[in-house]
Amino acid sequence: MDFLQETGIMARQSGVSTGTKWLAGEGGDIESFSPVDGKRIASVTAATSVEYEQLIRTAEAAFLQWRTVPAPRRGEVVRQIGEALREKKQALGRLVSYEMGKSLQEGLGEVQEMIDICDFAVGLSRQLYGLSMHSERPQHRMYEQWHPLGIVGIISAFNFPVAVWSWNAMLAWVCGNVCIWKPSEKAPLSAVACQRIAAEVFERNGVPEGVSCLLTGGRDAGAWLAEDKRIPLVSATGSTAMGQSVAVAVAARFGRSLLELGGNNAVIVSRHADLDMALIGTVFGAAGTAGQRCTTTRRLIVHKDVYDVFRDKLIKAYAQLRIGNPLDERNHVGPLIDTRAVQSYLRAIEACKAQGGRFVVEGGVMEGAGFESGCYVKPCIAEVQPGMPIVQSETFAPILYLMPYASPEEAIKIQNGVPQGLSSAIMTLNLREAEQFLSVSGSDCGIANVNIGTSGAEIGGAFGGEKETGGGRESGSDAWKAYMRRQTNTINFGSRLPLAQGIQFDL
Ligand code: UN1
Repeated sequence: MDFLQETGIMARQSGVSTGTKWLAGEGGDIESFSPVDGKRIASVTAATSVEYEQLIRTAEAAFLQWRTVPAPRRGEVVRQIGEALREKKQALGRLVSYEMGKSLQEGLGEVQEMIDICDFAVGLSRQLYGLSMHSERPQHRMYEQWHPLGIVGIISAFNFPVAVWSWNAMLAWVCGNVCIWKPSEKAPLSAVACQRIAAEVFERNGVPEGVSCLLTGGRDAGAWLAEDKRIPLVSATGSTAMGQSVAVAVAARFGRSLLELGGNNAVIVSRHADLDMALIGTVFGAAGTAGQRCTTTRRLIVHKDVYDVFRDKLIKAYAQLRIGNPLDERNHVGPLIDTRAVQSYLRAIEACKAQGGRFVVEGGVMEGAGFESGCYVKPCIAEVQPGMPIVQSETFAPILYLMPYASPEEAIKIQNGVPQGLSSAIMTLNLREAEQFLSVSGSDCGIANVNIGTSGAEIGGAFGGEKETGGGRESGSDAWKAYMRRQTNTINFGSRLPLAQGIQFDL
């Protein structure tokens, strides 16, 4: 386990940090177990409310300095973080894979997403553009500019323990903010490793302590961020229930929240689809990462003319899936994050059966050598009705719901007929169908793809979704605007003071 040493992971360490300084973390220990083999990897200390105050004070002081550093200079520091991540890619990817349970390729892919967002943020640091407008008054100039917000709180989930933090932190930093990161309790070591990498670069560049803070803790730590008036933006990724409590607390104090919550993503397989392509997209989308992506394909809506053929192809493909240690590159499907996740997988299967679902690929928990952690489950497929309560909710596990449709309108109705709205896709070679799916009367999701599955979005686009997914957008495009405040400036360079809207006010 060289990767533990290489990423600086010790048997017991602090999880509370202002940068290069690590506080004691007197809020108790959080144990990190690997779902790969069930072994305890290390323990990380959590913050007390007193230590939290220390983070806030250090971050507030750091902001006063960091905000005055020119944005392209901030970009240069982020560029160096990208370089440091390139150097540590193998070790960090392995750690992510071991701590979270995703395949090694996907662990490395996650670190690649971090590197990519660093590159993106470097370019962005010279492109934080505002518009200029024509004033209605003579000898007046009008424009807008973007200023940083201050402290950005980042709450991240176990399934992408490092990439989602980097989408937020890299953009927030080039925009001039400072960050306090509360990682998932289920993957604190990956966060500790990232904090070390970032802090070392900041220190080398003379950036003050507090620009990058790590706040390990449980729900209470998340609530501190959500309720704290000193934190103008809280970006939270995770369950809908978590997002709802964060959103309510942040709104109550007029803060802003950026939410990336549950998905219940569907692929429509048209009778005009290239079924081989559809197969790869859907099997990776549904079974990859053991069904633990926000973008995982959970529903498959298949045209009745190709339904039987495609179902049989799926059944054959599922029989080929190799379940096992994700660090072994021959395996396709690793474990769920913990045994609680296994319980909710089993409950969902039971509920599906009770509600009338019929399994064409049976689920179950893997047993025997190599599966001692108790976290390995079989990806499964059930034929269902779209309105069944279980089909309407997100279970973070590899359960795929299969349903037929007759017309494109019906397919879109089924696709949109769930409370969540993150990712969606259509597999078709028919131009009309594809465009209908992307049109105003098509998919209601934040992401809508053609001939690509629902997962594996690139960092260059804005990532997020509608309805219960929370409405936030992270990563590419102009998602950076969420991390800044807009100021409209009107300047009068004349010798008279005409009022807008033609109002006369003579004294
Ligand atoms: C998530 O599951 O929270 O689009 C993020 C994807 C990845 C990111 C998923 N690039 O599947």
